[in-house]
Amino acid sequence: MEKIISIEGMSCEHCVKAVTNALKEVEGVEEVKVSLEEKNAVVKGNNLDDEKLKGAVEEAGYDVVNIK
Ligand SMILES: [Cu+2]
Repeated sequence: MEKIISIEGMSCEHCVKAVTNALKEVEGVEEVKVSLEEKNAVVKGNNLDDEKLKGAVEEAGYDVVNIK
């Protein structure tokens, strides 16, 4: 399955790296692609839980606008 997470607050490649690393720690996540331009993260994996994905991004210091 794939989730697209809209994220507010990323301003540079360091932010991209922080969000990528945070999402990689989430249960079931196999692949993470964060885009600074699109302000989102495309996550692939199994049994992905929206709340866990949101929590990981917020814990890294960024805001989740929505998850599709
Ligand atoms: Cu940054």
